[in-house]
Amino acid sequence: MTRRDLLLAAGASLAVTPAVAGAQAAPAKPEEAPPVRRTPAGRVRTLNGWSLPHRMNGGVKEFHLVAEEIEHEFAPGSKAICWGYNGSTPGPTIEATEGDRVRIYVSNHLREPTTIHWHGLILPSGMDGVGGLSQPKIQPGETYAYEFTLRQHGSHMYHPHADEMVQMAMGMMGLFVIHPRGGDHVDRDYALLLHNFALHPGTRRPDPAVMQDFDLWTFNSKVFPAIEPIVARSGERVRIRVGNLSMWNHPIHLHGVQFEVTGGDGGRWPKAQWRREVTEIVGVGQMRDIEFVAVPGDWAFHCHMSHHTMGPMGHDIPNTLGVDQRGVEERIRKMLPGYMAMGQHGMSEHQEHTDSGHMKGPENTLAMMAGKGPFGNIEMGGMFTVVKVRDDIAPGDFRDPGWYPNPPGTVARRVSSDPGFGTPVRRSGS
Ligand SMILES: [Cu+2]
Repeated sequence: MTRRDLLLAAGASLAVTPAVAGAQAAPAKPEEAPPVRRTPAGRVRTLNGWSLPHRMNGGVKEFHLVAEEIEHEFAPGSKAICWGYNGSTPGPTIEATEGDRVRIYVSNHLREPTTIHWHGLILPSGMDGVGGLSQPKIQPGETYAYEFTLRQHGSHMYHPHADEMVQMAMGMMGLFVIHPRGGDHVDRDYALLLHNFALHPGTRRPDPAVMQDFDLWTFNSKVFPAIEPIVARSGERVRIRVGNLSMWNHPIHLHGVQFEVTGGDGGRWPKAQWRREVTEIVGVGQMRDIEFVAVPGDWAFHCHMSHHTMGPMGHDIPNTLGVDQRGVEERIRKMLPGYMAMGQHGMSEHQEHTDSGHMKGPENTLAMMAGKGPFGNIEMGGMFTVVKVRDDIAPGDFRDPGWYPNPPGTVARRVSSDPGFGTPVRRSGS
C-alpha cells in the first residue's frame, strides 16, 4: 500500500476546508469526497498526458487533484522521483466549458504545504491560490476546495504558489482548457507544457537550485523520442496549445506550414490580430495557441534554441572542434579505460558512439542525441517531436502512422560522392 492509498483510506477523517475560510473560521465541516469515476476523455489531446474526469454535483462540475510524489520516466533509461498531480507530471488537463461552475478539491499528499494558482483565470481574489496572500497554505494531509464560475474561454495553466520554485522544479503543473460555449472549430486540439528539469547525470531527483543550465528540456515532462507524435489527416485544422512553465523562453518552430497564432492566455484573439508565423516565442508564464491546415508529410516541431533539443550535456566543456585528440585520448585511457574523446569533427558522432555502446553514459542518464528516422539518426533529445500528416487517417485516430512514404522524386538525393564534384562559386580574398 502506498502512502497515497493510506491517505485515501483515511479519507473519511480528512477535513475539507473552503479556500476562502478566514483565520477565525469555525472547524471545517467535513464534505463527502468525490468518488473516483472515469468519464470519457476530453476533447483536448494532451501529448503523453490525459484529461481529468469529473462528476456533476448539483450543477457544479467537481474535480479532485492530489499533489503527490511520483516516479516519472522522461524517456526509457531516465526515471526520476518527481512531484505532480494524480500520478503524473504534468498533472491531468482540466477541461470545462465557459459558464461552468467548477469545484476543485486539492488534496496535499506532499510533506510540505502547497496551494494551486489558476494561471490566467478570472476569479475571486480568495480563489487565486497564492499561499499566504489569497489563502492559508494547504498543509500535508489537508484538502481544500476551490470554487468559481468560468467567465472566459481559452488555454490556461495551473501550478503551485507555495514553495513555488521547488514545487515547479519537481514537475508540479497542469493545463486548464476552457472550451467556448458555442462549440469549437478545430478538428484536432493538442496541448503541451514546456518545462525543464535539472536531473544531473546519475541522480534520481531534479535539482531545484538550478536556474538556467538544465539537463532535460521537455514537452509535457517527456523528451524526444519519448514524446508522442502530433497526428492529423491532410486538410484537417489543427490547433496546438503551448504553455511555458519553464525557466526559459522558447521559440517554438513548426516545419511545413505557415501557422497562425490565434490566441494566448487572454483567450482567443479577434481574427484581425492573428499573426502568420513559422516560429513563435512562448515566453515564461505564457500560453500561445497556433493553428494550421495539415499538409501531408513528417514535419519537425521543436524549440529553436538548439541546446533545448539536446539531452543531458555539460555546457562548460572545452571546445574540441578541429583538435586532434588522439594523443590525449591515449593518455587519458591509461587512467580511464574506455575513454573516448568527442567532437573533433562535430558532435554528430556522439549518437553513433552511444547507440553502438562504445560510450556508456552514467546510470539513469539519457544520451545527448537520440531518435531514429527512416534515413538515419535524428540527433535530437529534448523539445522535439514530429507532426505526422497523412491522407488516410480516420477522424479521431491518433495512432502513430509510421514514417511518411514520400512520393517518388520528392526526396533530396545524392548525385555524387566525389569531393571535387562541380565548380561551386567561392568568395575569395575576404
Ligand atoms: Cu527552448
